[in-house]
Amino acid sequence: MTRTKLLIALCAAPLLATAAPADPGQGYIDSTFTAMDANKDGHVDKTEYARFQQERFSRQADSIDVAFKEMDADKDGKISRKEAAVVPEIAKYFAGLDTDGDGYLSLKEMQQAMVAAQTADAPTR
Ligand SMILES: [Ca+2]
Ligand SMILES: [Ca+2]
Repeated sequence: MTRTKLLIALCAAPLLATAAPADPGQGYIDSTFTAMDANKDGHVDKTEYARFQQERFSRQADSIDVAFKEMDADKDGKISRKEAAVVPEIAKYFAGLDTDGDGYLSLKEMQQAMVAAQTADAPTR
């Protein structure tokens, strides 16, 4: 459970960054850039960026899926505020993550939050 919480915290962290921009550190940017620049020409084109995001997404989608199931204590397929309380990072941003405003987080809403978190750090150049 501790590891799952950490995973969710990691997934949610970029969401916090969009609310209050933080400097993630040049080292992180460089390593991410290098990972994305598949043909090492010093530029990340749209294709490289899309592929990188897709790979990252499919890895994290599994994590979200597992985390969601663990958080969904009563197994009704949605996360209530009470269930979200076990992960402070999720509980804090519950209202923002609940995009359809039904008072519950669906797996889709969790995935959307993850996608939003990942596109938030898209290169602007
Ligand atoms: Ca539930
Ligand atoms: Ca909802």
